[in-house]
Amino acid sequence: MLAVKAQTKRLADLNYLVVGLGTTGASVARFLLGGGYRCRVQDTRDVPPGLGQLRADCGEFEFHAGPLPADWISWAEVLVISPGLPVRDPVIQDAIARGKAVVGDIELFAQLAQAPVVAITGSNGKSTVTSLVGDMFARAGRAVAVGGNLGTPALDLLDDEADSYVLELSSYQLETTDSLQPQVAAILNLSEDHLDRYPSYDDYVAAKHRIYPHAEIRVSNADDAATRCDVLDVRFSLDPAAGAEFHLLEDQGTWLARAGEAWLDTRELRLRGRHNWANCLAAMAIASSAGIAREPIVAALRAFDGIAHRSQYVAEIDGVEYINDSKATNVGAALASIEGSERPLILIAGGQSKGADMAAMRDALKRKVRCALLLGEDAQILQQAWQGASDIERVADMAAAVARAHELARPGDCVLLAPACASFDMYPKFEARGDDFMARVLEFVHD
Ligand code: UMA
Ligand code: ADP
Repeated sequence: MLAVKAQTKRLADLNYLVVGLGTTGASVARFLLGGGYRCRVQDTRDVPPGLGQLRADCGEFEFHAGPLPADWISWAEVLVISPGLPVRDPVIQDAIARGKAVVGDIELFAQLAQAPVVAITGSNGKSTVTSLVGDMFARAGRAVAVGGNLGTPALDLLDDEADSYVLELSSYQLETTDSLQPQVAAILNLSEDHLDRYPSYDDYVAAKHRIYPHAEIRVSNADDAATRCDVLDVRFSLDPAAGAEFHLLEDQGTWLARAGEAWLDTRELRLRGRHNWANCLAAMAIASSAGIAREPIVAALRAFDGIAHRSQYVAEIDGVEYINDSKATNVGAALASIEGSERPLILIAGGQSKGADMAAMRDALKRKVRCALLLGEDAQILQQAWQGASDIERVADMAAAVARAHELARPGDCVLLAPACASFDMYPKFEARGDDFMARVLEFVHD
C-alpha cells in the first residue's frame, strides 16, 4: 500500500460537517483536519469506532455524539455523509432542501485524485475482482493504490505518486458521488441486497448504474442483462457462445479466454467455483480495458489465492471440510457458495436478512443442504422461508452452531458458513463472524 502523504488544500474553502465516524468518517475527518479545513464531526453513537484513532492522529476537534444538531447543519456548507447512513433520512433530505451539499468520501476523492481510476461495483464478487485487478496492475509494474469499500478507505489512498487507483464501490458510495470519471467502470452482477435501505430493487440497481455515465470504458456481464448499459460495453460471460469478448472456452478442459484465444486453463486457478471463473473473466476484461498486458494478467490469476472470509478453507476434520464464507452476506452470494460446493452441506446461516426474499434459496437447499443451522436476529424469517426444503435447527450462537454441525456432519460432508445475512446483530463486522466460526472449528481439530 502506498504511504499517505500530508494533504495540501485542494478542496473549496467551506464548512464541512462529517456525518458518521466509522472507518469512512474517520478517513474523511483525518483528511479535512489534516488539510486545515473547517470541520466538525458528528455520530449518533457515544463512542463511535473511529473516535479514539482520530483523536490520536489529529488531536482535539469539534465532535458531537447524538442526533445532528440543527445549528451544526446551519453552520455547514457541505455534509460528508458515511455510507452506513441513509441519504433518505428526513434530516439529510431537509439539509439538501436547504441548499446544503451532501456528498460521500468518494466524491471528495474524485475531486482530488490525479491518476486514472478503475471503479468496480456489483452485488457480489467486488472484493475478489478488485483485489485481482490490483494484483494485475502491480504485476504490470504500476504504482497502484487499491481500496474503497474494501480495505483502505479511498481518501487514505490518495498519493501523488500513485499512477492508478482501483476502487471497490458500494451502492451507498455511488449514490453520494457525482464527479467520478472512471477510466474503466464495471458492474459485475446484480441481485437483491440492501433492501432495508432502498424503497425498491430498482432503486438499488439505479444506484449501481451511477458508476457508468461518466466512464470512458464500461465493463458488463453478458450473463446478467441488468448490468448492461449500452451496445458499446466490453463484456464477459461464462457462456462460450454468448459472443462476449472475455469468455470461457472448452478445449480439452475449460479455459479463460479472450476473443477465442485461450489464456489460462481453469485447472491452474487456486480459486474455486464457477462464480470465481466469472470474477476472473471480469478482472481480465477490466485490466485489459485499462491497458494491462496479457502476461501480468495471467500471472496474477494463476497466483491469486482468494481473500479471507470468502469461501475460505478452514480445516478438514474426520473427513468433513469446514469452509468460512462469512462474506456471503446476501442471497446471491450464499447461493453461489452453496452451488459451488461438490459435497453435501451442513449450512450455518442467519443474521440480518435486510428485507431479502429468502425463499429464493429453497431449491438450492433442497438439492445441496442436509441441515441448515440458523442463528441471529432473523433466524425465524429464514426458518419460515426454508421450511420443508431441508432439515432446519435453531442454534443460540456460533459456538452452538459449530458444535451441532460437528455432531451432524458425516465424512464427505462440508460444513459451510454462508449466512445470506449481514452480521451486525451479533458482531461488529463480517470478519469477526468469520473469525468466531474459524476459532470454534479449530477447537475440534485433533492430532
Ligand atoms: N452508524 C451509526 N451512527 C452513525 C454512523 C453510523 O449507528 O452516526 C452505523 C451505521 O448505521 C452502520 C455502521 O454504523 O450500521 C457502520 O456505518 P459507517 O458508515 O460508519 O461504515 P464504515 O465503518 O465507514 O464502513 C464503510 C462500509 N460499510 C458500510 O457501507 C455499511 C464498509 O464496507 C467499508 O469497508 C468502509 O466504509 C470503508 O470504505 C463494509 C460493508 O458492509 C464491508 N459494505 C456494504 C457491502 O459491501 O455490502 C455496503
Ligand atoms: P463483495 O465484495 O461484492 O461482497 P466478495 O468478493 O467479497 O464480494 O465475495 C463475497 C461472497 O460473494 C463470496 O464469499 C461468495 O460467496 C460470493 N460471490 C463471489 N463472487 C460471486 C459472483 N461472481 N457471483 C455470485 N456470488 C459471488
